[in-house]
Amino acid sequence: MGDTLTNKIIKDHLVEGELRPGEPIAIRIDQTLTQDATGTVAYLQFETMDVDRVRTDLSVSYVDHNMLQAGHENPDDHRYLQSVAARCGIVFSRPGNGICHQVHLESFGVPGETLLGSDSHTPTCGGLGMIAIGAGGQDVACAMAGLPFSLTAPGVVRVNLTGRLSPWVTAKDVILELLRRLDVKGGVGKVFEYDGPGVATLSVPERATITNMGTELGATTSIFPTDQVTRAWLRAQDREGDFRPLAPDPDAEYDEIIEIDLDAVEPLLALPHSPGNVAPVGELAGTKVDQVCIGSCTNSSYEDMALTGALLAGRRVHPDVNLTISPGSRQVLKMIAESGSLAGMVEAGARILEVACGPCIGMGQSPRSGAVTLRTFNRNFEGRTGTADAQCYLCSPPTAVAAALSGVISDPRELGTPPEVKAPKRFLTDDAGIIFPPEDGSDVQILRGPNIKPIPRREPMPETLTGEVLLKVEDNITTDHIMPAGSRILPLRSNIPAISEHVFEAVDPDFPARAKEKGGGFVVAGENYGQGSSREHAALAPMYLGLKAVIAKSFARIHRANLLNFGIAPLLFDEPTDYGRVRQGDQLVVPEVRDVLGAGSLTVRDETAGFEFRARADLSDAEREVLLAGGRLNMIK
Ligand code: MIC
Ligand code: SF4
Repeated sequence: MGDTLTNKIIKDHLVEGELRPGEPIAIRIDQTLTQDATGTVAYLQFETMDVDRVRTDLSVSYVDHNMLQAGHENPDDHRYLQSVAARCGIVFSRPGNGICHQVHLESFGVPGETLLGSDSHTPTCGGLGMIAIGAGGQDVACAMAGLPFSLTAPGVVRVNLTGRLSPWVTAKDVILELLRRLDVKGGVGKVFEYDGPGVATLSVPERATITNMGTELGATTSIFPTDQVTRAWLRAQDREGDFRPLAPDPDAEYDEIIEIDLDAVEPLLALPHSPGNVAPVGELAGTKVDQVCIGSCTNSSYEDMALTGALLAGRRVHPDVNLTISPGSRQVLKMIAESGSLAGMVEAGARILEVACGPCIGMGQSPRSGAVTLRTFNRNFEGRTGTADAQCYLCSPPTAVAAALSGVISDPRELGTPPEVKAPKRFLTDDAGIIFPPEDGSDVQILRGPNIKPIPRREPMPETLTGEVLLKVEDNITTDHIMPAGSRILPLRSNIPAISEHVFEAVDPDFPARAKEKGGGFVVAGENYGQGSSREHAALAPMYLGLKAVIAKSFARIHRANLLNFGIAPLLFDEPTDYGRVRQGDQLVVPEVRDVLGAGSLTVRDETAGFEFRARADLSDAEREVLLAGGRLNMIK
C-alpha cells in the first residue's frame, strides 16, 4: 500500500517509534520559528541547555506580537531576542518585517522539510508542502538544541477538493466549511492532507490560509502537495531552487476521506465565540457592524491586500464602521504601496495599522462595548478582542469589505463583478527586515531588561497529590481563558510571577489568590481543555501558582504537552460521568501517583464528597519520565 504525503515526510524524518496512528514517535526538525510573545521564554530555556549554537538547518526569531511599546518591557524583550539570535546563530526578523507565518512562507519555508514553531499557526507553511507543527516554547528550544520532537503519530485525513471556487468565495470559506462540519475538536490527532483536482485552482497563499486555520480544527497540522503553482510562486519569490515536487502515492491509504466540492462552497462566517460556530453569511445579513479588521496570519497576503484595496478604491467606509487593515509583511506593504492599493484603502477611510498581529491578539483596536466586530482572523474566543462583551465574527476579506462599506453584514456576492487580482510574476524581495547572525557569535553579549525574570521550576512529582479543586470549568476552555493575552498582559510574558496574577482572569479573578492561599491544587475540566494557542504560559503560570494536575474529559494536543513539560499531570476521567460528581472546592487525594502514573489508571479520592473515581494519564515512557522529574527542564539539566 502506498504512502500519504504526510507519512512520506514523517518517514524521512522519523528517529523513534513506529508510524502507526496513536503511537508515540519522534521526528527530526529541520527548521524552527519563534515569535516574541513565546520566544523570550523559549530562548531563556534554550540558554539553560548549554548549547552554543542552534543545531537546526534554520531557526528564525520573529517580532510580531508584542509590538506596542507602551513601556520598557516589550522593547527590552526585542533587544534580548536580537542579542540571543546573534549569539546563537538564529536569523532575526525585526519588528516591522511581518507576521511570523506570512514571512516564513515568503522567505524560508521549504517543501518536504519539517518546521516546528512556538505558535499554533505554524501549519501555515503546510501550504508549501511542509510538515509544519505548532508547539510550546520548550519543545522548540529542544529542537533548536538538536533534539527530536516527540508527538503522537497522527491519523491522515484526505480532503479531496474538486471543482473551483465561485466568484466572491475564498479559501477562508473553505476552511470555515470544514470547521462547520467538524467543529473545534474534529481534527484532534489528525493531519489534513489536501488532494484532488481542486488543489491546482488554489494559489499558495490560498492554500496557506487553509492550513493556517486547520489549527482551529485541533489538527496536528495540514498539508498541500506541491505542483507547478508552488513552483511558480517560489520562482516569483526568487526561491525556485527550494522547489521539490511532492505528492502522495497514487494508491495511498488514508484513515478518513472528506469531500469538498469547491463549486458548492458559499461565503461563511464564524459566529461568537468559537471558530467552529459557522453559518452562511446570508443568515446574518443585515446585522449592524461597528468594526471591521482585515489582516492576521490567515488573511494578510499580497492577494488578500490587493483584493481589499481594489474593492475599496473609489468607495467610502460606512460612517458607523471603523475599518482597520494590517498587511502581513513588509513585502506585502511595500508591494501594495507601489501598486496603488494602499492609496485606495486610505482614500476609502481605512485605518492602516502596523505590519503585525495587532488586533488579532488584542494589541490595540479593542472595539467599543457590546460592539459587533467582523475580522478576517482565525480566532473569536470570548474577550480576545480586549472588550469583554464584544461580538466577534470571522470571515473572508471580501465579506469584511462588504460589511465595511454597507455598515451591515452583507453577502459579498452583492458587490458586483469581482475585480481581477493577479498574483505578481515577481515579488519585491529584499532582506532589509532580516538580520542574519554572525558566523561566530561567541563574543555577542546577551542583553536583558529588568522585566526578564528566571523561569520557575517545579519539584519532582511527590508520592501523593493532595489539594482542593480550585476551579471546575466546562468544555472547550481555551488558553485565552487560562492565560489571557492583550496589550495589558502580553508585556509580562517574560516575567512569570507577574503574569501569573492574571491566570483565569476572565473566568474567576480570585483564582491566583485562592491557588496561592491553598498551596496549589487541581483544575477539573470538560472536553478539549486548552484548545487554541501554543502559549506555554498557560501551563507555566498555573504551575507557579501550584497547580498539580488537571483532570479533564480530553485535552488539546499542544496544551497537554505544555502541562507535561512543566510537571503538571494531565489526567483523564476513566468515566466521563465522574466529571459531574466532582465539585469545585472538594478536597482530592491521588495516592501512589509516582508508582501508578503511566501504568494504568489511578485512584482519585474525593474526600469532601466521600467517593472514589478512576483517572488515567495515557503517558508514553518518555512523558512519564518528564512528569516524574517535575518537568522537562529538570531532566535536561
Ligand atoms: C494566538 O494566536 O493565540 C497566538 C498569540 O499567536 C498564540 C501564541 C501566543 O500566545 O503567544 C498561538 O497561536 O500559539
Ligand atoms: Fe498573530 Fe493572530 Fe496569527 Fe496568532 S493568530 S500568530 S496573534 S496573527
